[in-house]
Formats: sequence, structure tokens, C-alpha cells
Amino acid sequence: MMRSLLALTLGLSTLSPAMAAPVKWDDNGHWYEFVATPVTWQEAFDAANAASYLGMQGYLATVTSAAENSFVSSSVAGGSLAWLGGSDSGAGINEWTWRNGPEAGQAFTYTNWNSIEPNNCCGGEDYVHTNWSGPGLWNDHGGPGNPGQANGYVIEYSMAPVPEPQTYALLLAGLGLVSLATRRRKS
Ligand SMILES: [Ca+2]
Ligand SMILES: [Ca+2]
Repeated sequence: MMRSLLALTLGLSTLSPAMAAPVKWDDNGHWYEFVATPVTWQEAFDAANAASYLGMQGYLATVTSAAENSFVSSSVAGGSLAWLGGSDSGAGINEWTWRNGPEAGQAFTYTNWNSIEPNNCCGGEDYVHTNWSGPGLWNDHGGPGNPGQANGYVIEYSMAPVPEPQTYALLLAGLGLVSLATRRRKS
């Protein structure tokens, strides 16, 4: 019994390397998870978008306020370097946008760059990570100058965006037809 429990525990830890349990942020009801395994931004992006938790879609964290930055950088990542879901790849230098999640395609409205960042150093840096030489400080890092640069990342989980009002109208119209049909069948 003990041995099979141990095997199960080992098996589970092999399946999810270096993953802390997701934690909820009460301010927005989203959940966040730090993955310590060092990977490139693109690998982190793909893994985060393939993840789900309690029926919520995962994405590389989108940080849109000082409070969220503090929670993500300190409480979740514990001060370790962590990719966030923003990039200026394929756009003008320092035309930063969030690349996934509810804010996909939106320009940064909040930033916390370290004093000399973003500097597009070393042949070009296109991805943002936090905790660069100070708690919660951002830096542009990774490709194309250094495509192999790797560190941990934070996955954010939230429910799918609320449907547009138009979709609601269609949904309600559909429900109306269903109840009409049901009533007809009864009579
Ligand atoms: Ca967010
Ligand atoms: Ca930089």
C-alpha cells in the first residue's frame, strides 16, 4: 500500500515538474501558477495556452496593474525570473502588446520596466519577463538576439470572456424557440 502510494506520488511529480499549485487572487478571481522549469518565451507561451485549471483556460500571465504585478511577481513567482504574456515581436520596437488571454492584441496600459529597460539589447529582445534585478521589475529579454534565453513563467487562469450582447440575444432567441417548440409538443 505504502509502496503504491509512493509510486503514485512519484508518477504525479514526474507529470508536472516544478509546478506549484495555482493560487487565487481575490481581486479578480483569476488563478495563477508559477512554473519554475526554465524554457524560452515561446515554449512558455505554448505550454500556458495548452493548460487549464478547474475548467478555466490558461495563458501566459497578462499584468495590467501594480497590484497584479506585485501578486504575480512576489506572491506567485516568489521573486524568480518569470515570463509574462507580452511581446513586441513582429511589431515596431517597444510597441508592446499582450499576446494571449482576455487582453490579447491590446497595448500595455501598465508597465513596470527596470530603469534602463526595455533596451532591445544584444541583437534584439522581444519578450517581457519580471523580477529582473529587483522585485516586480520588467525587462525585455529573449529572441531574436538570444533566442535560447530561458527562465520560469506564470500561467494565469480565468473563465472565457463573457459573450458579446449580440451572442446573448441569439442565445435567448434560441431558448425562446426551444420553449415554443416544447409548448407546441405538449399541446
Ligand atoms: Ca491578468
Ligand atoms: Ca533588456
